Amino acid sequence: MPDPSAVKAALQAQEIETPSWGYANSGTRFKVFAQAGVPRDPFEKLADAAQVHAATGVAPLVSLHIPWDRVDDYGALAAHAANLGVRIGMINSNTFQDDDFKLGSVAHPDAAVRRKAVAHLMECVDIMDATGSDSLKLWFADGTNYPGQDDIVARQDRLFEALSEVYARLGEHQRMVLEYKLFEPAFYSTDVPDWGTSYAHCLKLGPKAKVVVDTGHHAPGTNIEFIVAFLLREGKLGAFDFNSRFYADDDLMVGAADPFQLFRILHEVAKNGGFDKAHGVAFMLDQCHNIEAKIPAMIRSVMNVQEATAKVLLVDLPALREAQAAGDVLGAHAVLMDAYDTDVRPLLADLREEMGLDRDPLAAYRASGYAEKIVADRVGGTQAGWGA
Ligand code: AOS
Ligand code: ZN
Ligand code: ZN
Repeated sequence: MPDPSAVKAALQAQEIETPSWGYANSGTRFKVFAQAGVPRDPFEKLADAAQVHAATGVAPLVSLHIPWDRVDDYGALAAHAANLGVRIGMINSNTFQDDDFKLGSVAHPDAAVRRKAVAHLMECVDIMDATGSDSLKLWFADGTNYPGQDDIVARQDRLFEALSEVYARLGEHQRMVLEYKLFEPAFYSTDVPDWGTSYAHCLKLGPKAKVVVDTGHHAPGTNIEFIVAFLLREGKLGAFDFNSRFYADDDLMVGAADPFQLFRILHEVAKNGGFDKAHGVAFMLDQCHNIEAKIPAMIRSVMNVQEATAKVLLVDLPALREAQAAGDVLGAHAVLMDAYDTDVRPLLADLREEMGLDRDPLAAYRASGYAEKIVADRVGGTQAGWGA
């Protein structure tokens, strides 16, 4: 069995990134249910993220989204983060909320619109310079709704041209990560619909371009852990957007719908060196909390990732390899299931205590009085929302 102190050390070193927009109001196209105390600006979003880190000890990074988190002084925003004990993580671009992007952004048929999209991506790299962020996160809503609407290959050419331009602008220690999504908002063809398309572009671009796996962006039944294992083998896994899906891109809390899938994915990460800092894989939560309290939902999500990580670190790899080599199908499967069936909550509570934290992060957050304080303090102004 793995050495418990090594397991604890790996868990303590884990860094989970939370999204600034997960602290803001969000909803469906039917209704946004506003919550009291929700942040009114990016500074307050960082303050909420810092609470998640304070309670868990493993969530020190916060993804920003431009323009939702646009401020005058990004240096001041990064300094604010540092004062709160967190750091700016990936800079997420937005080429889907401008009227000009109706027919796409970087793959749009009109060169003027493509220039506007590239200018936005360049602005995001400027913000990386100003905040110290090392990753530009790209997700494109580009695609078509009707057969014949546009030329599929021409759109790939335009996309690659734009990506190349932005790639050339990246600094020595900066990189871009390209997310794929099966469908939505385009329904007939999506320009980056799957890992293969993202991988092909990243391979051509060079070593600073890697693939993002958003767990909610696949067809039902897709073996996501295979994709993860393959990308790690090729050195092309850049980041995760963790969330849960029951149907499509539900963006529910990670580990809620299918904790076993999360375990299987993280098992491939652990087995293939993906937790080593050298691989540079970002473990981000891309979630929206529409009906649940936002900060506790994020704490719970971080704990879900931590629990799954603890379980995969407990997999007896020598025993697994021995069973695999012997062709012992049930024996190999049993090694994995033994780890999955382990209750790791006591181990994690002990670890937290050793880290000077409360054994129960959710109880610690409740006891802190922060939830009541933000409801009392954040009066006036406009609450931030997904898209504002
Ligand atoms: C969209 O479906 C993608 O998951 C994006 O990663 C993300 O949710 C959006 O860009 C908000 O930043
Ligand atoms: Zn995503
Ligand atoms: Zn998504």
